[in-house]
Amino acid sequence: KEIVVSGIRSTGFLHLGNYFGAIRNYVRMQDEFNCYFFIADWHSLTTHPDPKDLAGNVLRMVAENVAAGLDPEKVALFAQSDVPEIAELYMLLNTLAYKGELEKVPTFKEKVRLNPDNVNAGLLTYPVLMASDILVHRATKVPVGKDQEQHLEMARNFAHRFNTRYGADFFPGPQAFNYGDNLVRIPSLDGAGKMSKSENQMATLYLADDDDLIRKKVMKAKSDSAAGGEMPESVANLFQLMSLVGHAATVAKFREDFNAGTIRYGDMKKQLAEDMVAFIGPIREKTLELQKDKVYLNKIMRAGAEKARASASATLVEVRKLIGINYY
Ligand code: AQP
Repeated sequence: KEIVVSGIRSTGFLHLGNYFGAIRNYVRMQDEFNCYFFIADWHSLTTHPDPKDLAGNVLRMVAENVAAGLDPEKVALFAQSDVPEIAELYMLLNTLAYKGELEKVPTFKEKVRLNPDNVNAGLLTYPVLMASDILVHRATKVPVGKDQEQHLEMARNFAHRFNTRYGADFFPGPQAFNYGDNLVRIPSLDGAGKMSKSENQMATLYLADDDDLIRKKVMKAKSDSAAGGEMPESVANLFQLMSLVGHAATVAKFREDFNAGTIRYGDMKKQLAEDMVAFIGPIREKTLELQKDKVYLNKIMRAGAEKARASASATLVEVRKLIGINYY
């Protein structure tokens, strides 16, 4: 079976972008592949280092993943920090990553722009840690949203450089993956960027939002007054969301209304809000139920960590040999 790896930073509540970019794929992939899914707690420290938030975020995200359909019997679901081999590989791969290429990464430049007082080395080397997360299991497929495409390209470069330097065909080149052709990008409701855990929270729909908050956010979503002709981006965004959570027939009806010039955006948003409530509600309720059982969540994490460490330590044995760390 092909090996699959993906992670989500423990920086807050999961949202629709995480769901449609990543978790929806996880749920389908768990039946087909050998899957390692993790909560990226180390990654979160570059921007969210508050110790009092960490455990709560990590445990809730385990619950959210299971509530969204992940079966911990089928996949390894674990915390990144439970696999120290990732840190070892990260240190080794750092010798193959160039400062210049890391500085050019658009997500790094954006973080620097938004928060110039926190340009730490962890932020700069994020793509190296991410490559280690993936390569430590010698994975080939990485289900992620569109925002991660370039990081995957870097992971392939590091894998290739390692193979070249040590004269071995050891690491496969991992590919970003989505069922369907293109990687997904869920826009924020104000049209100003992508949905995100930590930015733009009133324009992001979280899997934990209650029904009224979902309605309020959707009704405030950016739309337009245009009807017919070329579709403005804000309207296309509403259609994208509706296609993901609504019925095909409703989407078709509003599309016809748009083409005919009779669309009423208030009606469309009301429909979208109800579709969202129906979609998010059950995941939220299931999460709340799972969160009551910390023992169960810890059991999932321990089992996941054990499986992930077995795979990671086998890789590191080979990596050390190839590098020449082989003294006894
Ligand atoms: N809007 C999105 N559309 C599609 N996929 C998305 N992902 C994130 N946002 C979208 C995918 O979710 C996975 C986890 O990524 P992350 O932990 O970086 O998520 P985030 O919501 O972007 O979190 P943060 O902490 O708020 O990060 P920053 O500060 O980077 O915005 C990935 O597969 C990602 O593609």
